[in-house]
Amino acid sequence: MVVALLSLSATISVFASGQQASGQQASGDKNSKRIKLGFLVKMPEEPWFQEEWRFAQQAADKYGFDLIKIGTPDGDKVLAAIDNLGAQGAKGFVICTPDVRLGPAIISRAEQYKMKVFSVDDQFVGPDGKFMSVPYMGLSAKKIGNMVGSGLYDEMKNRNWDLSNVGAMAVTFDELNTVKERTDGATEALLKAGFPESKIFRAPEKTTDVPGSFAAADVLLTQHPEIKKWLVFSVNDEGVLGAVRALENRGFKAPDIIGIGIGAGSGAIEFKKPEVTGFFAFVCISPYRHGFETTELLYKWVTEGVQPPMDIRTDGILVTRANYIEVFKKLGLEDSLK
Ligand code: FCA
Repeated sequence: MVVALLSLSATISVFASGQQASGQQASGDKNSKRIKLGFLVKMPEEPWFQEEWRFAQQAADKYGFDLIKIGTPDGDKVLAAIDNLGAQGAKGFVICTPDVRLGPAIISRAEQYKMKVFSVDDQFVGPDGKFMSVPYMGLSAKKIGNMVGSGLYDEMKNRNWDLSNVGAMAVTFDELNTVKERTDGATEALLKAGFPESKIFRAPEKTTDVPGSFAAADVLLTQHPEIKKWLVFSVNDEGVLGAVRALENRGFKAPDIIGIGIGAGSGAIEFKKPEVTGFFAFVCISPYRHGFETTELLYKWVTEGVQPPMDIRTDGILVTRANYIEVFKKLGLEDSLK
């Protein structure tokens, strides 16, 4: 199972770097009149970032500029991408950085080319450990985490679970503030509802993807054979899916798992499968706002000098198999269901 997941992720990253190359080629020469803007993401294989790119492209189509999409999974790739954008005469870029501590290096490299920078999802951290003053759009992470925690508790009550053999698994990644706030928010809501603190177990993942979560969850499951029913929460849909796969791998069935993710891509893909799994729900967040709106704000900043807001927080809606299609349609996400 682990082998299958790892080889899947290798295939996907080949696909992602192919996409990165075509994004760079599509950009045209330095002297063309069309404005060029970049959109750099840390994990181009993750459906969330694919969706951000898709909506960013809609902004480019609407306003008639070139969008250069580059996958930048590490610091070297980020700096190379900024040089690449600079060489093409791009005026700025939106970025979800692979490491928030790269913030100062990103800003100084962008300044060399007089490019404007808009950060999305993950907020830059300065050398003093404080958030940097760079335009940012991120999630209302604590609130979204609270929704996850309440959703888990409500469904547990719904299923009339006997608390004595229930555990809650938090697949965490505390290095990144926005995702720590999400899992802390879920924990807070569970405790408030009366879930026992001693039954909440943390599984730190090394990477915020399905293989990272699978590995973290597997270690925790080895340590807790006494738990017969699991609540699962994490930083994103991938974190919950990895843990659900690890549970399935050990023979747990859907009725004994309640997993609630956060995202707008991988959860929907799971729901499209006919069989019901332990992935029960997700808080649907908005790749339209994080993709289209960030790019639009950057475009207006570059072309009209309109200073974007420094800190925008976006919301989410809890969806299950029963209503996700309806909510996706309401949010203009129906194309992602195809
Ligand atoms: C972070 C996470 C992503 C996504 C995004 C909104 O970057 O790593 O999975 O949830 O925030």
